[in-house]
Amino acid sequence: MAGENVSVIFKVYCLGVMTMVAATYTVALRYTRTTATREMYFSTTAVFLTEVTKLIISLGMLTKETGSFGRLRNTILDQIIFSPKELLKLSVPSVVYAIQNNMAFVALSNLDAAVYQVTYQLKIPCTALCTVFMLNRSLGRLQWFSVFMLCGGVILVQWKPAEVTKVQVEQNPFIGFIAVAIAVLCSGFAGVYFEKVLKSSDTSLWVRNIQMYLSGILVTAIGVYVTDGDEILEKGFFFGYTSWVCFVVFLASVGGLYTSIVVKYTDNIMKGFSAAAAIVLSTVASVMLFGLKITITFASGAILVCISIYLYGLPKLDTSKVARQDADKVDREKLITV
Ligand code: NCC
Repeated sequence: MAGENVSVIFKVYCLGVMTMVAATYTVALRYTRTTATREMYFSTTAVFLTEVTKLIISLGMLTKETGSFGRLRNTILDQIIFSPKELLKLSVPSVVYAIQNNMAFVALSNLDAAVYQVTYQLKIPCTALCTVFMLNRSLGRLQWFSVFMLCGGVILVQWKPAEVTKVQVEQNPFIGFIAVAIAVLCSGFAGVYFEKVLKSSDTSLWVRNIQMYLSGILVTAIGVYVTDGDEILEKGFFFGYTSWVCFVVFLASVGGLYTSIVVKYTDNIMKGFSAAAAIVLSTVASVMLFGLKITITFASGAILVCISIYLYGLPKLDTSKVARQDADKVDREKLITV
């Protein structure tokens, strides 16, 4: 994993795991937020525990990467403890991700999982916009078109009838949509910011993750104290925890770590594209394996997704060349009129 040139199979594997975990995570989270009535757990504690779990796993990965406890100690001292500037740099995405991860709980407490997933796809154009402004990468007109086409395609693919099961808690869709909008902005910004920091130096992914999760723990702990502090003192930190809630924390941790690997070896836009492709492929597999019926919206959405992936991959038009040709044409016309 230390080398930059990982195989295509490894990249596809990471993208696949990330997408599968994300799909399971959304449904499991929604389940935990809508089934318990009297003993609802504190969502801020789940977000905090996820940061702690990711930190522990990242420390384990760094131990493996450095190969010895001596080197591990030196790396931790040099690059983490005595690098306050780097810690500060990584505290930016960690604050933004902390907001985003809390917003996912707010949104899924107020919207059904399908509606949430559909509206959350707005993160695809938002991420593209952040990539252009923050990484100074340019997207051709065709690529922009394909980004929006992908967004539309995924919305159609995931379009499902509203939940049939009656939820036992009160919901406020307006709050749910506001939470999704905040999460969309946070996902685009934090993802691209992390990518920029990660790719602008040779610092190990696990060091970057540890730097981010350390401030993540601090920020989410403040979130626990400010939002639920009084009630937690009364009821306990693990109030309302079931095996399903632990499963949600586990998925959030694994999903987050795989996201970081995917961003290291590909990029944030690619993350959106492959997640879309995997959603289509998994539904096609369900059709073949379990005889699931394909709806007209799914079929049209899948076609849009495939076309957009093809269009995005087409070589970018050299706009400077086109501009030069246009200027030459204007000059020639001027000469003729003179
Ligand atoms: O929204 P999304 O990702 O961009 O959120 C990124 C998630 O990854 C964590 N992260 C990021 C970088 C890093 N170095 N370490 C991390 O732990 C962030 O804390 C944040 O939780 C997606 O592209 O759709 C994706 O969606 C999330 C999740 O489904 C949504 O946010 C919905 O709430 C997926 N996360 C999980 O499945 C747990 C992510 O894998 C992909």
